[in-house]
This record gives sequence, structure tokens and C-alpha cells, in this order.
Amino acid sequence: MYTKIFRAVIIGAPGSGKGTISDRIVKTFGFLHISSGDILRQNIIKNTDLGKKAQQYIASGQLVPDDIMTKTMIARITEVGNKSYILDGFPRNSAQADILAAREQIDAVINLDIPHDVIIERVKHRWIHAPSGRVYNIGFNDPKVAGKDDITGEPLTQREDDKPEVVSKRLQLYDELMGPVLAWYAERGLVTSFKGRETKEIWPRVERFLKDKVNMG
Ligand code: G5P
Ligand code: MG
Repeated sequence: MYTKIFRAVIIGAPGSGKGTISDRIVKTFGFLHISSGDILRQNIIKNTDLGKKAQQYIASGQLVPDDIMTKTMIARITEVGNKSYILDGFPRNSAQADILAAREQIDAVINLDIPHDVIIERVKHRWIHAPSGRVYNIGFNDPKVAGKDDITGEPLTQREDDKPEVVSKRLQLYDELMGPVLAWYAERGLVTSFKGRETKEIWPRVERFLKDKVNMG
């Protein structure tokens, strides 16, 4: 049982494994996973106003406008209340980081540093169950039955923004916008970087780091 409330942000390029590592953090530490991308994709499926607005931006690899995103994410964080969480996909630029900083005290930033060539190869094989956000990867974590979600048995889909031309645009945008955000967090001594090519080498280091941080090692 962890008593201290811990607020972490996970940062990394598209396909770096933020969702994968966050799932393990949820299972090991019981934190809540707040993923901006999952929230948007669920809204697209439900055809909400937010989903309708976000769809075009996501499909073309652009960011959803800041006002929409900050409103959505701050509402979700408020709903979560006083619980430990791992924030994935937000903030995405300096404007969003400023708004988050005004609202929340972040305890740690986990930065996943994965080479772009690894990422480009990976996302070609990514399949998702969009309603839940569950993610699979052929040859890494295959579904039990090909093409079907393990829990619901519903069909898996590929993300529209995983097309190679959209992925390269997302990677470029990431480098451009997240450099200043990382620098801002680094100045405050919050960033720990995990460099590697595979989740199996990165996860044990993240787990150790968090155990030490929450003083339960
Ligand atoms: P998202 O949804 O936030 P991205 O682009 O930040 O999307 P993404 O693509 O979800 O990040 P990830 O979560 O970092 O990647 O990676 P993942 O899904 O865990 O892993 C990638 C794949 O590799 C998976 O298939 C996984 O199984 C596999 N994998 C993991 N480890 C290994 C390994 O060791 N080996 C192998 N072989 N495979 C592995 O944002 C999407 C869009 O939403 C909008 C934007 O339009 C954005 O482009 N958006 C926002 N817009 C404005 N502001 C915000 N704050 C926004 N947030 C989202
Ligand atoms: Mg993700």
C-alpha cells in the first residue's frame, strides 16, 4: 500500500512505449493512467463533440488545439482527485506545460528515449482495441487470438495516425515541441531519462526508479 500521492508525467516520442510502460506502472503501483490519446480515441468512437473536433487533427498527425486539450485534461485530472497518477500524452508543448504547472505539483517526469528507427519499425505492427485503449504489437505482445482483443474478443484496428507518412510527421513535431518542455522540467530537477531500444530493458529501470521514489523499494 502506497500512502503518498504521486503524480508522474511520462514523456517520449510517438511509439516510444508510454502506453506500454504506463500499463505496467498501473499493475505494479496502482497508479491511474491518464492518457490524452486514449481519451481522444474514445471520444472519436463515441462521436462526441470533442471526438468530432479532434479527428481531423489526429488523422493528419497534428496536435489538437491547446484550448480543447487543456480543458479536457484538466477536467479529467480534477475528476481523478487525490490519487496517484501517470499522465501520458499531456503536456505536449510549453503552453500546456504552463497550464499543468499552475494546477498540479508534478513529482517526477519519466522520459523514454528510444531511437526513431526503432519506433518507425514498431508502429507498423501496432494493433489496438480502441474502446479500451489496449495495445498489441505483432511479435512483441500478440493478442491471444489473431486480430481480436483478449478481453472482449472484439476486432482490433490499426491507428490512422500510424501510417508511415503520418508517423514521420508526428516524430518531427515531437522533437520540435517537446525539447523546450523537457528543458523546463529538467531545470526543476524533475526529469529522469531511460534510454534503450526495448521495453524489456527499460521497464526494470523504471520500476526500480519508482520504487525508490515512493520509498517502498
Ligand atoms: P497519443 O495517443 O498520445 P503518441 O503519438 O504520443 O500518441 P503513441 O503513438 O500512443 O504516442 P506510445 O504510447 O508511446 O505511443 O507507445 P506504445 O503504444 O506503448 O508502444 C508503441 C507500440 O510498440 C505498441 O504496439 C507496443 O505494443 C509496442 N512495443 C512497446 N515496447 C516494445 C518493444 O520493446 N518491442 C516491440 N517490438 N514493440 C514494443 O496521441 C495521438 C494524437 O492525439 C493528439 C495528437 O493529434 C496526437 O498525434 N493528442 C494531442 N494533441 C494536443 N495536445 C495533446 N496533449 C495531445 N495528446 C494527444
Ligand atoms: Mg500511447
